[in-house]
Amino acid sequence: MNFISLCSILPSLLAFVSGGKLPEPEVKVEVIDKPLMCYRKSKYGDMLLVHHEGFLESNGTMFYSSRIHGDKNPVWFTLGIREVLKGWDKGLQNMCTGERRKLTIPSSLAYGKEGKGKIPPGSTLIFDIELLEIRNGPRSHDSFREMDLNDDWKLSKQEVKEYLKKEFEKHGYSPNDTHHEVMVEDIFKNEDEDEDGFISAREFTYQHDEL
Ligand SMILES: [Ca+2]
Ligand SMILES: [Ca+2]
Repeated sequence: MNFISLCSILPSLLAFVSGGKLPEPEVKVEVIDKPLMCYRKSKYGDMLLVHHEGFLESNGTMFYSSRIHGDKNPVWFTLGIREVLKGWDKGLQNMCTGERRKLTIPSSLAYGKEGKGKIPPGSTLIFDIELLEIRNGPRSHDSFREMDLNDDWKLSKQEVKEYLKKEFEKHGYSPNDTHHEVMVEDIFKNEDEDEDGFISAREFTYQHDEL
């Protein structure tokens, strides 16, 4: 569903106990190709469609290519909500449709000390990423406005329920009132931080996680 539950609070805790900011590991961003016209730039909460190739920095081995592996289709993800590697969330902002970037991502913003599958522990990764399309994500201002039926800048349970119903129907599911009510309760438990019974614009767009 379109609501993201609270993520780990560990990074902020760590920053707290170390008495300030931890040195932030950085992603190196190189623009390989940029279209002349740029109508819209990617921002947190947007949904991005990308083709990507991943390489190990150590020996240049390609470990994944969306053009060769899987169903060979580009992939959709939401920027800034940890759906993808932290290095992607950091390195794919302000990007134009049609732009291609090379990201060099330290292991701490990728698969870390453990590694994963073909990726050895502690690997710095290089990605070649082409952005094909940007859409409004579930956390976008436009999505909020669409859900806020009476324009009072907050979402009531009824409005969220209407939205769920619409989304389910759009995807070919028959509406199920009980199911929707349970989901709404769940969503409010996570999102209605001040427990006033409404999800405010701030509560809606606020990133619960440090990026
Ligand atoms: Ca409202
Ligand atoms: Ca609230």
